[in-house]
Amino acid sequence: MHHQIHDRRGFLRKSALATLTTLVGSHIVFADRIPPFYTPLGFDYDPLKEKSPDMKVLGDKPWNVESPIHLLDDAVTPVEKMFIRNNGLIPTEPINPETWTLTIKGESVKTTKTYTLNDLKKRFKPYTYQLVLECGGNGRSGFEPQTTGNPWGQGAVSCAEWTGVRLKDILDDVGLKDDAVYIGYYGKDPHLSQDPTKVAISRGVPMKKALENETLIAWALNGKDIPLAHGYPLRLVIGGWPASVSGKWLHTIAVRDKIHDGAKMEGHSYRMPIRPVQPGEKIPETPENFRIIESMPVKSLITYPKTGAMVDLKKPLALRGHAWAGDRTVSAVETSIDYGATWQKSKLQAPRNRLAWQHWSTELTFPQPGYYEVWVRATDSSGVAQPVVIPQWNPGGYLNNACHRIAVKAS
Ligand SMILES: Nc1nc2c(c(=O)[nH]1)N[C@H]1C(S)=C(S)[C@@H](COP(=O)(O)O)O[C@H]1N2
Ligand SMILES: [Mo]
Repeated sequence: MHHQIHDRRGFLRKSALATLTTLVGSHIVFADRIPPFYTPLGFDYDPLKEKSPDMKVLGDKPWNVESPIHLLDDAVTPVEKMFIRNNGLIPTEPINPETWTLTIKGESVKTTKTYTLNDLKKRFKPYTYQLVLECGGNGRSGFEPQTTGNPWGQGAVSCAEWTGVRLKDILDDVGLKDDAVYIGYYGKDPHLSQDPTKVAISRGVPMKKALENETLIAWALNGKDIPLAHGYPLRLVIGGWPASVSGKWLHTIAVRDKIHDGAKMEGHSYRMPIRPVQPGEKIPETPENFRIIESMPVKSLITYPKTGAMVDLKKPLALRGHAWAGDRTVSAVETSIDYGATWQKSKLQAPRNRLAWQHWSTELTFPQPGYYEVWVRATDSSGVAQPVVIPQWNPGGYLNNACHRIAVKAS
């Protein structure tokens, strides 16, 4: 990969040098002595530099970083509190937004078209949406027996503000054939093995989801360039579905005449068994036994106070958080202080836009001094509520939407 930034004699090309200089933050004095295929140390990217010190690091190869729930208290998640999930390596090749392109290709486009980032900004109308991105495996650590995959607690979720153009406007410009059924994305992140013939992840969604107003090709996150860890300089953003469909470092979208067959679309990846299985049961990983996860289930969090809070019995305790329900909206949020025996209705706001999370708040009084647990439970617009216990076990450890709970001591 690095050969692209050197000419045949091994000298850094001028454009590559300019990018490196920007990234390193100062003039690289002996630039002409940098050996070919050598990445300057100053370019080593540490995604934790733009994260809160309280973030929980699950691993750095690949980078997987989770948000403790109390850090998710903001209405719109700031970058420093956003979880990171990578399947491969964060690109190390200098990224030049001036030359970055998006290619739309595949069996079901009339012609292959390539746009520069500047074309996208100039030729299409920009939109900004708050979108919930939740890892399909969020909550995985709750399953017994444990499954393979990152043992996420409940903090692999964010709702940030994304700006970009609608994928449907681009696809309109390209022209689709009648047989288009699915899209698949391709990003620039190297496979963990660094084998250039292997793809870390390449997932997608059916056309109906791809053509929704809120499906964006985004270049900005919370009003600024997308940070490298979250997909700089261009990303597909699809709210409400497993965040694995929101491809980072996006350079190509294929419009397919069949279900996209990229990396992490196969086996039990981001799929649920079509019939309930016994916890730990091994079932053949054939397409007949599994369905691809689409809209995420209803969920809610108590983001304030932090679990372990000491509260004053004489004053009502103000609590708040967020709730979301994939493609649906949340119609009610309730809390319980008696292990689910009784529930009290919370105040619930409408989402800022479709596929954004909704804020809830309530006040609780505790009858006597002592230890309590506060549980929160959301119900979606179809009347489906969160389970209070861990839901159906599955081989990939997906979709654990059991109620979030915090411990409180009243005195
Ligand atoms: N190119 C690329 N896109 C990707 C991934 C990846 O590894 N590579 N991970 C996906 C998964 S599984 C999740 S949960 C989200 C995480 O997005 P975030 O790191 O910005 O929070 O990105 C998705 N998009
Ligand atoms: Mo994910």
